[in-house]
Amino acid sequence: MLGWFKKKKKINEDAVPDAAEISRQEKEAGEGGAAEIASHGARETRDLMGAASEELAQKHESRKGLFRRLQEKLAKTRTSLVSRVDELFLGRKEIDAELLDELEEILITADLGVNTTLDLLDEIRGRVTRKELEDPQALKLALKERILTFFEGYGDAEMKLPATGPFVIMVIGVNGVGKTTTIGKIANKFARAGQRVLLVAADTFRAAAIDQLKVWAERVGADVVAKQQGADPSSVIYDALDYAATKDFDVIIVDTAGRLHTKVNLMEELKKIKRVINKKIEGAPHEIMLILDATTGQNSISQAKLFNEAVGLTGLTLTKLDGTAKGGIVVNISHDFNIPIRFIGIGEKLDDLRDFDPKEFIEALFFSDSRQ
Ligand SMILES: Nc1nc2c(ncn2[C@@H]2O[C@H](COP(=O)(O)OP(=O)(O)OP(=O)(O)O)[C@@H](O)[C@H]2O)c(=O)[nH]1
Ligand SMILES: [Mg+2]
Repeated sequence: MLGWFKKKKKINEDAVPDAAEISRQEKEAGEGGAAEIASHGARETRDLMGAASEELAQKHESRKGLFRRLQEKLAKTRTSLVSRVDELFLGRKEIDAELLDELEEILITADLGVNTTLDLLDEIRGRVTRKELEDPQALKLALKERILTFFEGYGDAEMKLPATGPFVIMVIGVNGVGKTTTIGKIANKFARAGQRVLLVAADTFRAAAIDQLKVWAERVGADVVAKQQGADPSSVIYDALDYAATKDFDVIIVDTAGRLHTKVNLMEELKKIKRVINKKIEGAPHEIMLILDATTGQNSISQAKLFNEAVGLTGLTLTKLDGTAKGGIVVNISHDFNIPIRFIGIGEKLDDLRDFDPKEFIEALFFSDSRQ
């Protein structure tokens, strides 16, 4: 989904050509020259096709593995949402008012929120009245399709590296939601794609926060700029961006202190941080990412609202989806806000951060068995 990791420097370019390249080679071999060359070309092409299809099969296998892992990690939400929906539908042949009322309750308790649930149920009730949905299985499919419409338009909203200069990400959120951990995981993705990454310790509130970021930087092979505890976050950013100007960083990620979205002075400080970044690098920060802890459920909605009003969000990451039955919040957020979800956190490990793919996510929630 997010092709931006490899945009600047291409490393590990595929040795195996894609299908279009293979068919071009085949065509060339078939059209031209001596028979020997053609047969050599054909043999080579066969070898290449063998390798390509093997790689495709491997990719398919690993996609299946990743999907299963996502399903496992979402087990709590799956139990609270999908298993209850399946139970509700079990043995029912038709859709009646009682079934729809029970469905409404399940969706609300799985943290889809009242407005989102009413929106979904209005649509479903209308279609039942028009006799477009006759059995519970069709209803389940309609529910899934309707939910997917909340994510429409995401394709245009991918993060893109600027043509010149570093891509600057400012990471914000309330205390303990997983900002620093997510920064480490994102930095790892960039670093593995061959990008030079700088982390900026603008959370100067606690000494431990600075150390935590340093540990992540070391782990993923990123550079880090930090000052002592209590330093003005803006001054750390000044220093970091001065330093960055002398180096060729592709990505700069700014960690900020956790803050309550309701504290006006702390939100003002965030505006200042944004201004400072913008003064030093035109067009930056390119991404203002709010981290939301999925286990907090409905409170995420007011966090998104207030942080968005203060600094204008360009992306969201929902963490801790592995430990909660409240995964329905993802649906609620996309219904209420037109801010793309970039990543989801499904654990504490380095590779427990997934690019968010709405279709994959909804399927992992709604399918009872692993996809074939
Ligand atoms: N299970 C799980 N734990 C996570 C995930 N993301 C972060 N955590 C854990 O959440 C805790 C808090 O993470 P931090 O990254 O320190 O959170 P923070 O937002 O930087 O916290 P402050 O800087 O204190 O505001 C840590 O124990 C992380 O390991 C996730 O996706 N799943
Ligand atoms: Mg932190």
